[in-house]
This record gives sequence, C-alpha cells and structure tokens, in this order.
Amino acid sequence: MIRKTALALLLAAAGVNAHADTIVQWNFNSPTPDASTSTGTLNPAVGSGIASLLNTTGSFSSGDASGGSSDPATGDDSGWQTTSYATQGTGNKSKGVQFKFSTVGYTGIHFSYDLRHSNTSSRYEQVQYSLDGNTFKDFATFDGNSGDTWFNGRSVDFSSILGASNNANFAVRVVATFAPGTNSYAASSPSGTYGTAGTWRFDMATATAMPVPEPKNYAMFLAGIGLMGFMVRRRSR
Ligand SMILES: [Ca+2]
Ligand SMILES: [Ca+2]
Repeated sequence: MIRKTALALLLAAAGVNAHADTIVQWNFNSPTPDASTSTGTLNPAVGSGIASLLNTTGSFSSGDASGGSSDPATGDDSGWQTTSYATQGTGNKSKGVQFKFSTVGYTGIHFSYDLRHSNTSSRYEQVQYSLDGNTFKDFATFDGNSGDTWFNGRSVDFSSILGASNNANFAVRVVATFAPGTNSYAASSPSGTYGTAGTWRFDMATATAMPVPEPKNYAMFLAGIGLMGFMVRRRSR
C-alpha cells in the first residue's frame, strides 16, 4: 500500500515539472538600455554561460535592421556581429562562435538562435556540440541562402544525445562550413562572392530544457516515505 502510494507520488512529482525552462539566453543587449546598438554584452540575459568567439572577431550591431531578429527589444536591440572568417578553401568548420553552459539538473536540451547572414558570409552553418567542452561533434547544418537577411529560430534538438543532459561541460558551436560536397564556402547571397569580411550576426541564443528531479529530492522523499512506514508500523502495534 505504502509502496503503491510512493510510486504514484514519485510519478506525480516527476510530472509536476514537465515543462521546458529557459536555462540560458543571450540577447546581447546592454543590460541598461543606452540607445546604441553598437554596445551590448556577452553576459547572458537569463541564466549563466560563456559566449566566446572561435577564431573570429566580434562587435555589436543592430538586431533590428534588415528585418530583425526575434528579440522583442527595440531601440537598443543588439546582435553579436562576427567577422574575419577563413580565406576561401581553408579552415573548414574552424571559425564561428561557441556557447558553453551547464545542463546540470536538466534533460531534453534544445538550442536555438537567430542569425543574420551578410551577402558575402558563408551560406552554410555547421552546429556542433561537446560533452566535455573540448571535443566537438557535427550535429546539424543550416542553409542561409540569402544575404543581408535574418534567419530566425534556428533550432537544434539535443534530446537524443544522452550525455547532453545533466552535464556541467556542455557546449555548442556554430561554425562556417564548406558547401555540401565541395571544398569551398558558398556566399549567402546567390549573386555574391564569399569573402573573409562577410559577417554573421547572432541574436537570441537560447537553451531550453526539462528539469529532472534532483537525486537529493528523491532521497528526501524516500526518507519521508520510510518515516511514514515507521509511523504506520508503530500505530499498528
Ligand atoms: Ca546598447
Ligand atoms: Ca538583441
């Protein structure tokens, strides 16, 4: 009887948390709006994590221009502008950005971002992930087949990657990659030519996930059930 109740309560406890949380989000906007989109921050607006350049150079630029990202902010909406990409035919998947964040206490990890491609930027995005913060694996590619255009809601579902859950060293990279089946970058604009000065501008980089009940909560819960059992036994004597 007690066991059945315990099981039901455990399932209910797991079910109570069955909603996705935003565990980290970068909107790149100045924490205090200053009416300048050329200023911003790499500190997350929600949660904690580290955004870093991967062999590129960075600055802040408008998240509203050219149709804009999905950031609801206006007036002081910055995006993270990256440039200094690889010379044509070299450095495949070596340049872009990295987002490192802990998924401890979470499962079903999703990552999404908005990205503006300039005319001469790499058309193809390679998304990679790491379980140890050092070794990265290819996971998804996206096609930015237009220049001076925001591609909003790039979405990657890591829920099939077991090690992505509950991992203090989880990291995601978005890097420029050669056009599929070739040894060269394609330009985002169909009429453009790929160049190292091409830019990728990121906004609303967001990780969402489902909370998992912590072992200590289970332990406390089971201790509680044990106490209940002890009291029931005492009463029945
Ligand atoms: Ca600003
Ligand atoms: Ca923004």
